[in-house]
Amino acid sequence: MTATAAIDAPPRHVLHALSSRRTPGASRAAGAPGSDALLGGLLYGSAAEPPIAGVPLPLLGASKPVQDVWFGQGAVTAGANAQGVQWLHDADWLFGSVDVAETAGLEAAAGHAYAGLFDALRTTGFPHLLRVWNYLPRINEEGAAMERYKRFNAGRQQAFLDAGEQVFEGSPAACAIGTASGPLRMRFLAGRRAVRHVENPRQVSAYRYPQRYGPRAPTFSRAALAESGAGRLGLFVSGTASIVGHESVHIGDVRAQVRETVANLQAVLDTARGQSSARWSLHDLHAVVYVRHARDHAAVADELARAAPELGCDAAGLVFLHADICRRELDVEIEGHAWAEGELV
Ligand code: 3EB
Repeated sequence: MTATAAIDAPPRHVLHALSSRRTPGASRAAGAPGSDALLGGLLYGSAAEPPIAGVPLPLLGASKPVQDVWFGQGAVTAGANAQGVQWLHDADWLFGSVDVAETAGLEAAAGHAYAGLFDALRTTGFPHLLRVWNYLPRINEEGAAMERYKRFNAGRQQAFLDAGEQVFEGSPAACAIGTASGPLRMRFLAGRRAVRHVENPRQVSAYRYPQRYGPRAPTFSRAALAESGAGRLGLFVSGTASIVGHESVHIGDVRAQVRETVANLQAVLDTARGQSSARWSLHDLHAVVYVRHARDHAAVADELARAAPELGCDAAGLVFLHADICRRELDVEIEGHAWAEGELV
């Protein structure tokens, strides 16, 4: 790893999996406290070097490059399989990535990528998939007889079934974000400990969406909670948008979509409160905001500052990215993760 991808020393709680959001560029002093083992991460707005993965989306406005980095503890083992999946793991957590070129369509690429992912989890012994970041080229374009996102959902759900995985309750937290071009890119975090899945009472579970959203439902939960070790919990909130029940609401009104999205984030955090002793709040969330139209950035930022001023209070702040999201009529989506002292209940 080079200095470009290196980061400041993380906070001094030594955890099995520690998220640290940092502005990239600062090198990490050798021997500094925080020689925790780097497992991987996502870098927004700048080129990255493995094991940090660059997210190929432009920053909006004055957003600065930011990275979310995952640390383990102790010895780290690197691995790769024949399906092109690469990973690093410590004793408890695995961060992996796989890029698949679309030679036989997006459905097949999704099937291949997820089959490889589950093969990696089986051979390494990390059975619990916590969070998947899915980056799909041209997500809203029409593909073979249906939108490409729907094709992706078909390939994803079938791969879960083929691997004997749950496709309803028990699905990982996730996002599915559109990129301009390139392969299907997936990044994922898995653990040895059981994961607690969180739903949103304001929304139909995505894995129960009716058929009009595609022949196979998306395979994700609204959030996932896991014990990270040392009495701490991690909460991963999936991509969250202006959906109530299963319907997109406030079509054409990006400010109202921001307010509805914040209400959904709050509902997910409230639900997670009922499943753990931690008092999750928007303040804790390291968030990423995806905006479909660059011209909406200022309105989204302004509306978020009103509706959720406590979001993005950490040093590195919020990151706004220009991206397509999975329903054409939706203009904004927000996701994030948080850490807190506590335990599952
Ligand atoms: C939604 O709620 C918005 O297909 O993995 C959000 C998070 C969305 C994850 C996925 C899709 C996904 O349906 C879209």
